[in-house]
Amino acid sequence: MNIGITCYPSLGGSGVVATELGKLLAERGHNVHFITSGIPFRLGKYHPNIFYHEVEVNQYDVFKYPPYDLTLANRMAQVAKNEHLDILHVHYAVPHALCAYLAKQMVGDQLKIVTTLHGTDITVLGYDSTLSDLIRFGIEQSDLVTAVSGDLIQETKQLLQVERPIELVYNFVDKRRYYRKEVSELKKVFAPNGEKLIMHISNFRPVKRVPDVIEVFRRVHRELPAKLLLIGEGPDMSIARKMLCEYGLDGATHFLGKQEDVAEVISLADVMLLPSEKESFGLVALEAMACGVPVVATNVGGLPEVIVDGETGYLCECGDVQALADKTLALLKDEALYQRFSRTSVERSCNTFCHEKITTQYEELYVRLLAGTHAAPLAKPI
Ligand code: GMT
Repeated sequence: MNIGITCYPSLGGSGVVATELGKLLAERGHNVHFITSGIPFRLGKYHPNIFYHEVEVNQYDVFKYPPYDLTLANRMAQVAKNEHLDILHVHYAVPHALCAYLAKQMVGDQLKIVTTLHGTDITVLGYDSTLSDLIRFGIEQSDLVTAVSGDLIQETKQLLQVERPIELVYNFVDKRRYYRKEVSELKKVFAPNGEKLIMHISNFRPVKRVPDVIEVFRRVHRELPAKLLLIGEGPDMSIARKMLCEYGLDGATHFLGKQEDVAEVISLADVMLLPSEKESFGLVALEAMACGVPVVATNVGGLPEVIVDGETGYLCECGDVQALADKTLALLKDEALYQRFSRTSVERSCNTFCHEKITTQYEELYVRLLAGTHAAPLAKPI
């Protein structure tokens, strides 16, 4: 198949999933065309079946804002025509589903549009009345829609009154690259006296509740020698720094910024903390599980579909920092319990979220769509 993929190419779970899927599809012999505003950051080394089509957004005096959406739609149509795309798979509804719709109007109905909903495109933007009708339209007009968790499907249907079917396709982790790496020498740098390492990885947006990470770490640090590793960057980083300074914990914290080889970094961790307010899936949780790192998280969104409470990690009420700290300490103080959670995490990530299984799921959906055996969307007036 000739498959176009559009995603946000910089940091973010949706871009990671889109890029990894493209690489796996290329490995299976499909021609994969990335149509993005920059090279997807996880694209890695050259592959003969992978092509990159840059979306160049020009600025003209006449425009107050650079016309990314229109330029993207134009590029999608060009690539669809020149490369004979069968499928255009867009990740994140806004604006990608709408741009794909426009491109399809330009090139014809033979181009099939697949939209994958990732989370904040619904759980944040879907609440914005300046966008919600357009998001619903993009979903209704796609030939196939998938979402990364059952919870996200429910929320999409309820919030936007979407009636068409939405397929559940979980995110995945490539177990050839995500496993616990040998990092004992590196671990000595961060934990020279055998301290436990608590890790948080995110884009440090308010929805991730970074202050809760600090509160939990403060409580854990009181009980046992521990260090905090913060990976990523974003708007709440300065709040984190301020709180750590106030609590006298800045010396116990390492800021590692954005990281390329996430599996190696995660392998340093004893526990991954994810106290999010919203999380449609929680790719970081899955990546941690694949590396044998139990996750202590909130029971929101799709996280309960990824983490099995009491088996691969713990789930607590959002904002209950004491419970999050207690569960973290319970894991860190009981080696037998910890090892059991670690093993079960790896098993679950390899079985339920195996990259081969999920790639096949997408591939089968494409085939059904092209064969015309997939249910057509229900047209609904705005
Ligand atoms: O978490 C973010 O803020 C980034 C966002 C994105 O668009 O990349 O992540 C969303 O998609 C990921 C991949 O499907 C999911 O693992 C994240 O849970 C989801 N984020 C939220 O729902 C907040």
